[in-house]
Amino acid sequence: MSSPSAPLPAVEIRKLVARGFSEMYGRELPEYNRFIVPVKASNLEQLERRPDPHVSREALMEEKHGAIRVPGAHEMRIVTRIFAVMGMVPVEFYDMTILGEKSLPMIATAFRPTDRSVEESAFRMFCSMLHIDSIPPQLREEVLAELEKNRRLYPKFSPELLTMLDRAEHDGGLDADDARKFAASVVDALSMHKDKVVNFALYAKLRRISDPLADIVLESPVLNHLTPRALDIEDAVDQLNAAGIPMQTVIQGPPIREDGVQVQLNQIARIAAGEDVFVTLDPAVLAAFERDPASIARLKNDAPRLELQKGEKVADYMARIEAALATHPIVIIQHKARFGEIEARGVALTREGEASYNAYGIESEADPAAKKTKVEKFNQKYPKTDRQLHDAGWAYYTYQATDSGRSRREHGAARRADLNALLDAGDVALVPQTYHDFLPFSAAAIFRANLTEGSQGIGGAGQDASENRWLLEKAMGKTIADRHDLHRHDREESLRRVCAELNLLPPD
Ligand code: OOG
Ligand code: NI
Repeated sequence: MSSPSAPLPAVEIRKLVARGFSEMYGRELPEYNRFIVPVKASNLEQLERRPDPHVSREALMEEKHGAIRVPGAHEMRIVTRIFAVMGMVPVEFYDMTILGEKSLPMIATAFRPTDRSVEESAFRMFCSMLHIDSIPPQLREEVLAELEKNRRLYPKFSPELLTMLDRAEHDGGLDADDARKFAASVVDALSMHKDKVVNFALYAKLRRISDPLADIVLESPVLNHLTPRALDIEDAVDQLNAAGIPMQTVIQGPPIREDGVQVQLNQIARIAAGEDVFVTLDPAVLAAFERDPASIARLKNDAPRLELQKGEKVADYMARIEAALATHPIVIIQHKARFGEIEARGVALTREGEASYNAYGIESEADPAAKKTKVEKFNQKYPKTDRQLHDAGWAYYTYQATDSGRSRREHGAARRADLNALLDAGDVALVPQTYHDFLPFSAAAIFRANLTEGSQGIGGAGQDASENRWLLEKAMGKTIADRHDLHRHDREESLRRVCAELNLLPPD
């Protein structure tokens, strides 16, 4: 029996926080609850059709990732510490500022477990930080001043949460009681506090450029989506469409193959429904709100609501709001940030496998006809089976001794393992290593799902990616792990295990 104050394993804290996120998100965004109904239905049907001993009905909807957008180094450092307590570290760097015309003013990483606890809870957090140099120079000072004001007046992280973080780091974990409190504080920190009145002068300038920019200055970090897994992502999309849920039109990531194993990651976003936000152009109203929020309750009550029309350009919407603000001190507008997404994860590619996939140029191809040709070529040529991908050295696998392998275990002096022969004989089986990371082009497309039409963007200025990686690492106080190192480590470890089990010397 462990004593009641023994530290809880990090994976248990991760589960608590992930569960808390689901509850909060469903509560704050009722459309999220509607969104997951068809996804669940699809998953249950798929599981019935193709039973999988590794997937339980209960765990089916649990494997999720979330995403947050962080305004600066101060917050980045705190979330890095929070995720460490949850057994998650930054893996891979995604520079969203170097994606040509798809660029966004963000640099990103994803926090995730890197040990075997991933099998118990694979919850990950895609985390992007504002890249201040990507926004027009004349706006930088104003943005930084607003972010400073937010930190002062509307701190996201409670003193209790920061104290618990210190304690967790000092004691090497949290006991069950503290872990529950910690989870509740983390969930509260990343929920949205909707009563704020926003300075529309700055908000409009930023939203014309890019919705995520306006979002960050409005309030951040906020959990901005949660992503359940879809066993068959095409079927889930069909069911979502049939239920009238507004989805993106294209599933991101490598082509979906009927006759080949799926590689890397596929994902698709639900379009944000839009949430009410109070805005004003009147400094006196802002000042009154900052002094005493209750003092402007009546103005908020009387505020007219201006919805974004279908297909309306951002400049027109911003102009309409500005006109309304000429006669009303406060107006309610629709802010597009929080949404939904589903994902399906395949086998992780090695550098070579990834390079040969990238050489097809599928994800960067904008022209539909050209894209179709490239997809066909990929479908014809790219290795289709686990064994082919393994033998080409294009995807990561671990090895498992089979019953037949164990029954043939030799005693006496160990021979050197011949991996190919063992696989041919069925004495060792390949277990695909899941792709646990993200894809920069796909991520940009997910971000872009919620750009209001006509956003200017930041252009593809093209920065120095290594400089940006360093910027993010400096903010976190941690280096970003390389997914290839992690996959190789798991492969080597499994090989050692299998060889020991079968009394063989590791292959050369
Ligand atoms: C993050 C978008 C990227 C993914 O799954 O690739 C992402 C965001 O919109 O903040 O979550
Ligand atoms: Ni996502």
